[in-house]
Amino acid sequence: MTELKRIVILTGAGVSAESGIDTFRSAGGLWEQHKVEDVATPEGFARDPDLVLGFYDMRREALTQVEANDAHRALARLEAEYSGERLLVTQNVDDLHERGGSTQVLHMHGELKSALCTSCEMRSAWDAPMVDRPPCPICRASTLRPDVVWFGEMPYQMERIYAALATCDLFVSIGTSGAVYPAAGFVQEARAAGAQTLELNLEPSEGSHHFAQSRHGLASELVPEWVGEILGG
Ligand code: BJW
Repeated sequence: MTELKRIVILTGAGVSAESGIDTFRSAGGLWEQHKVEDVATPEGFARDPDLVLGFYDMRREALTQVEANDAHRALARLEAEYSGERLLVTQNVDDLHERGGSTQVLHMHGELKSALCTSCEMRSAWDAPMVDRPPCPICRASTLRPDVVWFGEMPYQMERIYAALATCDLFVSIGTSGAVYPAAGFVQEARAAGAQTLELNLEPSEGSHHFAQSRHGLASELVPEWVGEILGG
C-alpha cells in the first residue's frame, strides 16, 4: 500500500455482532423480530410511543450484558498508534467502540445512551428507561425520545463526514450490509476522491462491487489483521 495519511472507517452492526448484539438484516435479526416502520420511523413513534420507547429501553438494557470485542479493540489501537488522520464513523447506536478504547467516535445514527428532547431539542446523556416518560433534564418537559436517527431523518454530522471522504486516501467499511443510505453511498464518494476502498464483512455486502478490495470473514479476525498491516507499515 502507498503511504496513507487519511483514513475514514465506517462500521455497522456486524462489528458488534460477536459481542452479542443483534444485527438488523441477518436471519433472526432485529428487523425479523420487529417491523421497521413501527419502531424506526417518526411515524411509528407518533402512532405508538410506548412500543418504540420500550424497544429502545430493551436495547439500552441489553448493553449492560455485552462487552467490546477484538474488532472494537483493534480500532482503538489504530486510534492510539496511527500517526495520520483517522475518522471513525459508526452507524451503531451501542457504545462498544468507546468501551473498546476508542475516544473519537462519530455516531451518525445517534446513541442508545443519549436522549433527545422533542421540546427543547437538547441532547442529554441517558442511561435509564424512557417508557415511564421521565422529564428532560434541561427543560423538564416529559417529551424525551431516543436520540437515534430513524428513516426519513437526517443523520448526524454529514458535512464533517463528506469533508473527510473528499480528502481521504483510504475508506474502509466494516460489518455493514450497505442497505441504508447515506452510509451506503460513502464508498462511491471516497472513490470519486481517488481513495483506495476496502470492505471487511462476513459476506459480500449489497455494495461490494463498489470496493476495490473485499475481505470476508469475522470482524474480530479481519479487523485486528488489517490494523496490524496499517501499523506495521
Ligand atoms: C458481520 C458479522 C461479523 C454479521 N463480522 N461482519 C431509496 C433509495 C435510496 C435511499 C432511500 C430510498 N428510500 C429511502 C431512502 C433513504 C433511507 C434509506 O436508506 N432507506 C433504505 C431502506 C433504502 N435513509 C434514510 O432515511 C436516512 N436518512 C436520510 O437519507 O436523510 C436524507 C439525506 C439525504 C442526503 C444526505 C444525507 C441524508 C436515515 C437512515 C436511518 C437508519 N436508521 C437505522 C436505525 C437506527 C437506530 C437503531 O439502531 O434502531 O440505523 S436502520 C438500521 O440500519 C440502523 C443501522 O445503523 C442501519 C444499517 O444497518 P447495518 O449496520 O448495515 O446492519 P445490517 O444488519 O444491515 O448488516 C450487518 C452486516 O454485518 C451484514 O452484512 C452481515 O453479513 C455483517 N456481519 N456478523 C463481520 N461477525
